[in-house]
Amino acid sequence: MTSPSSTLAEPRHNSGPRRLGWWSAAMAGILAAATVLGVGHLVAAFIDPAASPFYVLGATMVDHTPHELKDAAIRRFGSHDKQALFASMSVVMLLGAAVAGVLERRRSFWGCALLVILGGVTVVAAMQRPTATVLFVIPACAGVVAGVSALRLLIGGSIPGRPPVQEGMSRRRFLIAAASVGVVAAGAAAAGQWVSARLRDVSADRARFLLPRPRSAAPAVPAEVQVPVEGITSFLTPSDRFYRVDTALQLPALTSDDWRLRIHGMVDHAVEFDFDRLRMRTPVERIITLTCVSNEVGGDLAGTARWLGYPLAELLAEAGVRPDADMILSRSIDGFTASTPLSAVMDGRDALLAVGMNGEPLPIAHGYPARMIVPGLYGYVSATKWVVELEVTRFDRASAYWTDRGWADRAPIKTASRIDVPAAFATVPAGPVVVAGVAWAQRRGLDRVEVQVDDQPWQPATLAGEYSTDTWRQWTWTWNAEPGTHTVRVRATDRDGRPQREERTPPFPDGSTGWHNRVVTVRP
Ligand SMILES: Nc1nc2c(c(=O)[nH]1)N[C@H]1C(S)=C(S)[C@@H](COP(=O)(O)O)O[C@H]1N2
Ligand SMILES: [Mo]
Repeated sequence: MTSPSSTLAEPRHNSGPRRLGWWSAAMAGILAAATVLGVGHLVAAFIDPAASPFYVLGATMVDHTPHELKDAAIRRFGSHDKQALFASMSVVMLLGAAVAGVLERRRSFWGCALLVILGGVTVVAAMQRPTATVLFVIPACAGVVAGVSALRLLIGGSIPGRPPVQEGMSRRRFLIAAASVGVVAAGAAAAGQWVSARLRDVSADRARFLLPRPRSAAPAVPAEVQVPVEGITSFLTPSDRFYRVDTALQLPALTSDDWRLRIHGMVDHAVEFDFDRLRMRTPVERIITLTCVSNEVGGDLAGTARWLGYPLAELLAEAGVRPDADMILSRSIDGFTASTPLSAVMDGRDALLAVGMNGEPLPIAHGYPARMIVPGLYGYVSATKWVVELEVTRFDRASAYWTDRGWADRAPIKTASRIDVPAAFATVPAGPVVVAGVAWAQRRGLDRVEVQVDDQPWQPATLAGEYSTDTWRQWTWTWNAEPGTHTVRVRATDRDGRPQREERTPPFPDGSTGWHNRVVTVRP
């Protein structure tokens, strides 16, 4: 009788049937997990891209990320926060998959059992997705069946359906099998992407989308709003440089033909708009500065664009809003929700169902084919992208995506100001130095912006022209800089007379506060 220890101690022949090494086992586990994901992705392409195990796991992680971590990710990676999340998720999955391979090598079926458990977790997560149907169980299940077969093949050397081969396979056969599994996994994932794109070609739909003409164009942008200072934030933000913040790991693929907006809840009669019905109305065009609550002091999660859209108040009027309602719960095709005070939509400000941005259909990442824009409110309580539903309700009856996670349910944009030039830690020659940036206090407007160098008295900055109280405003100040290292800080005061608070507080739960400053070295 051969004891396992003596078997291990004996040097093994390099070719011919042998037991798999640890590294090969780990690799087999990783390939099996890749098969789960790849095959699941392909099957999901025929059902709903949102049911892909990739997306399900990622989106579940995004939804359960504590806000401290989400803030940290946005602070560190800005609009790339999701790539960072994907990368960390991949590392965790690689480790789990490698463990499955090693387990399977130790004891047949243990690794498969781990794959089945992970697949089960994915199925449960899939069913929790806001847009899930029973069909959402299929991709992960199909993926697990394929993944288990791959693992059995690579580690047991067994062909699925036949009894496992005791001795495993030769190195050569293992490499061929591993390469084949890898090709199948990658091929399935790629085919899934291809099928998804074919079945729902949103880019082509967007390219065909005809922008309606506004009945009232945005007032022309006067030259005075833009000062000729290099490095200052331009008054209008080009769409491709506009910040992007959302929970979507995979952009929703919603064509204008498929899009509907259902208005229901506390209304006289529910109504549903499609683009044919929407196009019977004429939109307006407005320039509005959108701001994210996650913006840190001095941060760049704000942008100004020319939005083309239908006044929300008019669309709501068609449904007839009941007098005791006080909130609009807007819902995106991907399940994101925002709770907007009804008063903000009805008080005459330019609250829009936007379909155009900077003279083009909305970019897909910014909500194509339709999103909300409400001046004066942070995006998370107002700016739902890919919006498909407006539920008229009450704050004491309903809550939304971020408010469920502890963020404030009333979130007007706080007054903010930022130094754009000189750049951080810049070195400038002594003498007159232009200090410039932008400031905003949407709805209220700015009364003044002031600049302070070290402990010297605050000096009034010159404000560029005001386009409207719903947009940011540039400011400049000429500093007679003396050699040395100096701290330059800025603060704005809104027209209610409230200056920005000095105390720095983080974005959670209703927006950051604090003065922005820059350390500048002046050389003689
Ligand atoms: N569907 C959807 N809409 C959304 C979000 C989201 O996560 N999902 N994020 C909101 C937040 S927090 C902000 S700040 C704005 C950002 O809009 P932008 O990406 O076009 O700049 O979108 C809002 N609309
Ligand atoms: Mo945001």
